Amino acid sequence: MRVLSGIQPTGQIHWGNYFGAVRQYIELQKHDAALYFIADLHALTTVRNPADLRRNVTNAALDLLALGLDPEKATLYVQSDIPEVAELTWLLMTVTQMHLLEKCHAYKDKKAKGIAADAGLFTYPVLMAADILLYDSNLVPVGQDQIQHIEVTRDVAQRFNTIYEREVFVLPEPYVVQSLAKVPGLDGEKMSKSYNNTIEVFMEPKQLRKKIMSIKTDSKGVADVKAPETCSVFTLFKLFASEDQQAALAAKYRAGGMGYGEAKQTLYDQAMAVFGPAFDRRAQLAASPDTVRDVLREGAKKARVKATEVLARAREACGLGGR
Ligand code: AQP
Repeated sequence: MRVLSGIQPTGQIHWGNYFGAVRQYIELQKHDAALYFIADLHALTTVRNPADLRRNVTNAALDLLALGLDPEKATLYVQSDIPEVAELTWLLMTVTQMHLLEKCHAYKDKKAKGIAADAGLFTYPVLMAADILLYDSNLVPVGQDQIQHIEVTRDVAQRFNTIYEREVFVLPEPYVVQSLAKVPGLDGEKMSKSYNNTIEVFMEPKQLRKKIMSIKTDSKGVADVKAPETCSVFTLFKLFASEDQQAALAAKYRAGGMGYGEAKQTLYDQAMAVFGPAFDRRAQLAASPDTVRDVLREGAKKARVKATEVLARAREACGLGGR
C-alpha cells in the first residue's frame, strides 16, 4: 500500500486534525510506504503573508514530528518543493468537468458564508487530485470533510485514463476512521479553523484549560442527571480515553452530582496526560531547526523520484514532449 496525506499550514494543528487525520498517519507509517506533506500551495488561498506562511510550514513540521511522524519510516515533505505537482494540476484541469467542482461542499460552504471565492478555492480539489495521483497513492487517511475530494480525484483520474486509453493513474481510496471522522469543536459543530471553534494540540496549558472550560454544554446544574452521549465534553473525552475511563465518566454523568466544570477538568487532565510527552519532543525539535530542515529536504528528494516518474507517464500519455 502507498499511503499519502497532507495538512495545510494555515495555523496550529487542532484536535480535529490530530484525531481525524494525523493519528492515522502515525499508525499507517508502521506498515506501509507513507508520504505526508505540508500543503503550502493550498494554504496560499488563505495565508497571504509570506512570513506567516514560512513560520506555519516550520510549525506544521514540528507538530507532525513531535506527534510521532517518524522520518525513518515515512517521507515528510513540503508540497511546493515538488514543482511537478503544478504541471500535473494543469493536465488534470483539462479533463476536470466543471460540475464536479461546482458541487464540492468546501467551496459551496465558504461561498454560502459570504467568503469571497477565488479560482484557487474553486479549483483546489484538482490540486488535491494532483497531490494524490502524483505518487500512485492507494490510500488517503482523512477526516470526513475530505472524502468528497477523494471522490473527485477518482473521477478525474478515471476520465484521464479513459480519454488517453491507458492506466496512467492509480485510483485512490479514502481511509477514514468513522468514530474520529468529525471531531466537534467548542460549539459542538465540526472543529474547524474557519468556524473559530478549535482546540489546538500545542496550546499553553493555562490557555488550554480556559478553552476547555468554554466548551458549550446545556444548562443542567451539578445535581442533575446528565446525558454523556449528547455532550461535546464527553465526545471529546472519548478521543483520549480508554474504554474503562469512558465508562467511569459516563457513570458520573448518569448518576448526577457532577457539574460540567468537573467533567471539563477531567478532559483537561486527560489531554495533558496524552499530549504531555509531545510537548517535550516539540521543544527539543524547535531547538534544532537544522534537523527539521534536513528532514524536509531529504523528504522532498525522495518524493520527487516518484513524482518525476508519474508526471513523465502522464505527459507521454497526452502527447507532450517526446519529439
Ligand atoms: N473536525 C475535524 N474532524 C476530523 N478530521 C478533521 N480534519 C480537519 N478538521 C477535522 C482533517 O484534518 C486533515 C487536515 O486538514 P486541513 O489541512 O484541511 O486542515 P485545516 O485547514 O486545519 O482544517 P480546518 O480547520 O477544517 O480548515 P478550514 O477551516 O480551512 O476548513 C484533513 O484530513 C481533514 O479531513
